[in-house]
Amino acid sequence: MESIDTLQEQLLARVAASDNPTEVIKAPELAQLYAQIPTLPAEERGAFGKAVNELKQVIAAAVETRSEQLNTVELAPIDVTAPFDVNSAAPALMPARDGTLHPLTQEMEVVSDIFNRMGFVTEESREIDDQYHMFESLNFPKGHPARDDWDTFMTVETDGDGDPLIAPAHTSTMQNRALKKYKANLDEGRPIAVVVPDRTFRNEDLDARHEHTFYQVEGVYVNKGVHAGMLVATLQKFLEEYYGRKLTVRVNPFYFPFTEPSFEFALECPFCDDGCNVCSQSKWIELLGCGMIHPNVLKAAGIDSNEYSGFAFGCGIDRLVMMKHNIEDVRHFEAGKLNFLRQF
Ligand code: FA5
Repeated sequence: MESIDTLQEQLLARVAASDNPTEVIKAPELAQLYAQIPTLPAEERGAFGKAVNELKQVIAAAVETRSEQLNTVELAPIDVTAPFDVNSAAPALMPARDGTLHPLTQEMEVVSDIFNRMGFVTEESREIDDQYHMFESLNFPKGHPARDDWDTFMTVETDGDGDPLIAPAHTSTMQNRALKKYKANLDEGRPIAVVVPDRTFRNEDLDARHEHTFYQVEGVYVNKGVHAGMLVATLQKFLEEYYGRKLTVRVNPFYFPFTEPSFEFALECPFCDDGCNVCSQSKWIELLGCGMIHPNVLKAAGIDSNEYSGFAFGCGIDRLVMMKHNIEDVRHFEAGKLNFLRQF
């Protein structure tokens, strides 16, 4: 019986130290005790068997207590609405050999750099905005039919006016903010010259040229005596710098409520001679919309349209990059395919 007491102590110590305490129940020492019972003289068997059973119950109870301890994790209360790094340490960055900047991020840096060298400053857009910046400030008053053309994603939540918030369908949502932020330049005799490369969202029918999530670079330039020739020259210069060669561009009249006159720039389709799926058989790929900033847009930012004029443009970065690298389908960018991404 003394050996049973000693074994009990040993097994209890093992249970207390184990991460998998149920293993201890299966200890060979216990099995050996059970095997010993039938070999004992009849008068000893009863007491010995009882002692072994009691040992097993004591160990089973200790195993249960230990298992409960292991399954109970003490957690401090957290704010579940906070960004993840408020509640836990930010995860370590991936080793550089496992990741690179996304091709669109790389190209946005190139685009921004070209415009910075041309005297534009870069600003960031946002991923949720209000109807004032998406429409009113851009000369689409409430009820304007052209509001429906923008295939916007809206939230269930509303802003202070009771209007749904919007995932920006174009970077033009930043025009009013850029004009207001840099208005003081005009008083100092300097132009407003801002670009905003960022993400945009549209509820589109998807195809080789149309994604629901894509990128644009917005540009606004305001000064005294700005005219459409300066707009065309700026864009032609930017595109030739970006592609590093002379280009054939097509400039067509177009309509945007926030520019007057408005134009659309297209580049010759690099994927075909006679029309293909990417250009919808047209041999041209529409790259950007632009025009002279409408007086009402200047007025909404507190700029006197009798004294100042300006141009604005919004260029699709995905399409810009597609034509640089001969990528035949815009949907590759957001598909997360490593085979595609590792080429950049
Ligand atoms: C606009 O978004 C206007 N805000 C552009 C503008 C800015 C005009 C300033 C005047 C003054 P548009 O809807 O045409 O215009 O889009 C501009 C460019 O974004 C297109 O030429 C195209 O290159 C790109 N684009 C538009 N929709 C998609 C899409 N679904 N997927 C990928 N690129 C797109």
